[in-house]
Amino acid sequence: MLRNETMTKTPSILLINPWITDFAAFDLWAKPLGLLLLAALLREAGIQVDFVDCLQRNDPQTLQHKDTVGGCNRPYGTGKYPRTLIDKPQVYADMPRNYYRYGIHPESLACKLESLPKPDLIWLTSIMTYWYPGVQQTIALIRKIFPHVPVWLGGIYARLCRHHAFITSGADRVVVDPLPQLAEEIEAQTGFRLTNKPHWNALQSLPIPALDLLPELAYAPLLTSWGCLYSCPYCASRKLQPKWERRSADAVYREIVQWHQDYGIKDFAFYDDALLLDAESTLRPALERVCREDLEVRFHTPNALHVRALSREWCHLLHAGGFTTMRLGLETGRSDQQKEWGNKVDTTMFFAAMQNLTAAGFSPRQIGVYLLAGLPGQSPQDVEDAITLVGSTGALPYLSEYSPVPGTAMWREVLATCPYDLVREPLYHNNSFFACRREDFTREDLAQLKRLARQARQAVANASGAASACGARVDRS
Ligand code: B12
Ligand code: SF4
Repeated sequence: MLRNETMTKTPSILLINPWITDFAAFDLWAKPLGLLLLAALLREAGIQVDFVDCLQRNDPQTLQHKDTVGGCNRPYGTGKYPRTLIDKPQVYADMPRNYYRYGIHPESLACKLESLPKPDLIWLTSIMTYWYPGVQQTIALIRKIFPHVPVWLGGIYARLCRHHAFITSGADRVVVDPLPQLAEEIEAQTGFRLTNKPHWNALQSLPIPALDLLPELAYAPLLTSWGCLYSCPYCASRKLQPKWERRSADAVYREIVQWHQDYGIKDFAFYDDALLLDAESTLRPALERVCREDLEVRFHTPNALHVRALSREWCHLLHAGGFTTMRLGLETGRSDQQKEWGNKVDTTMFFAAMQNLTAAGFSPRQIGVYLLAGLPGQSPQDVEDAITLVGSTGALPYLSEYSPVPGTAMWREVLATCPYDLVREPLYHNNSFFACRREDFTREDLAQLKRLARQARQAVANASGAASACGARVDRS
């Protein structure tokens, strides 16, 4: 327990979104939604909450530092983070690329922390496993300013690499428990009774994430469901969210309206793993209402949509509702691989979806199609064929380089053959490192395929008349 008299004083928790360390990072609608949900729950429970975003894009103090390149805004709320060149971890010594810390300058972070009252507890989130040096560096700086405040680490890296996080992050605790248990732990730690404990039990009862704590709000992330009905061998969705839960249409609509009317937000990005699955009584009525009320909003789906759900009716609704950036998951054009990798899509479904989307009014350059590259058993020719297939429909092919994710079925398969110590060193999970390269699928093969995909996108852009600056510039690869 923090102190004996805690029952008489409201505890305060400082939430921190840490730096990213990587070869490249772009704010493609990436906000720490988990941490902001927790902030809303804590606030609702009567706890004092402060928030520091190390990934603030336009921090004036950061701009004063010559070693840091400032961030900037791009269409639809996306943008570049500020970045500082840092030494590459030894693991990446053979990678001929610069390595950066993305986010505000350390002096700016120190100032922000110093300006806050000393909290009772500090919570950090984490996202990609291979961004852990950013987590370590953030915690090291926090320790200098608040040496005696306990630091808890949670989030995706913490959950996928708990042991690694425990021994290397510098946090006092690595918390991986589901929300109801987390509520118990806060009470045990602070001696404070949460006034909203039942709200920690289900997605349906969670408050709207506290996006108002973000220093800059150019778009809003949205989550209408947790989990996925499928269990693809390369994906950690089941491990991270074993239970499939959906929010009500009314709750989703109210959240959109709140950010749109109170904060002028036009751009919304869905974070669902399976936005369109089983969404007849949830997303559909919410979108129908968006259309009826004629809200001037745009929706983006940086996570792939399920191709099988793109019926004629859904495509019309998505178009009328303001869906603007569409990403579909095809992954491969080979039917045996489609079956093996989750059995959720086939090429016939993909052609039908493309027809439905274009009939509904989407232009090809709004439709990106994710293809996987470098999975065990896949050849460069398979990927090239898939790029050609997507190009033939007029859509934009995007490659996702395979990177093994702990806790997935394919992870176990890959451990047996991969020469790198994926268990002890999460830096090897970085898709840029491409740990699963092999003689018949080299880094050069991957680079060549990425060039092909880029050329195919350029061809689509040329064919559909000069690509809009927006469409071309929000894409990262
Ligand atoms: C939305 C999403 C994105 C978004 C942005 C996410 C972001 N914030 O940066 C977009 C679409 C941009 C994205 C991109 C990518 N993503 Co992604 N993404 C996701 C997804 C679907 C959901 C994440 C999320 O926000 N969940 C919702 C929130 C509410 O959950 P949460 O953050 O876990 O928080 C909960 C708990 O963890 C906890 N918690 C969180 N913080 C804290 C802190 C404390 C102290 C405590 C106590 C608790 C706690 O509380 C929350 C409520 O329970 C996950 C899969 C998944 N189901 O999680 C993949 C996932 C994280 N992505 C993944 C990958 C690989 C990628 C890409 C590399 C894909 C690619 N090849 O291009 C890119 C690269 C990203 C980049 N910026 O460079 C992998 C991660 C693999 C890894 N090694 O870490 C995942 C796991 C998917 C997978 N393949 O299985 N992604
Ligand atoms: S369908 Fe998508 S989110 Fe669901 S398990 Fe497969 S890859 Fe993951």
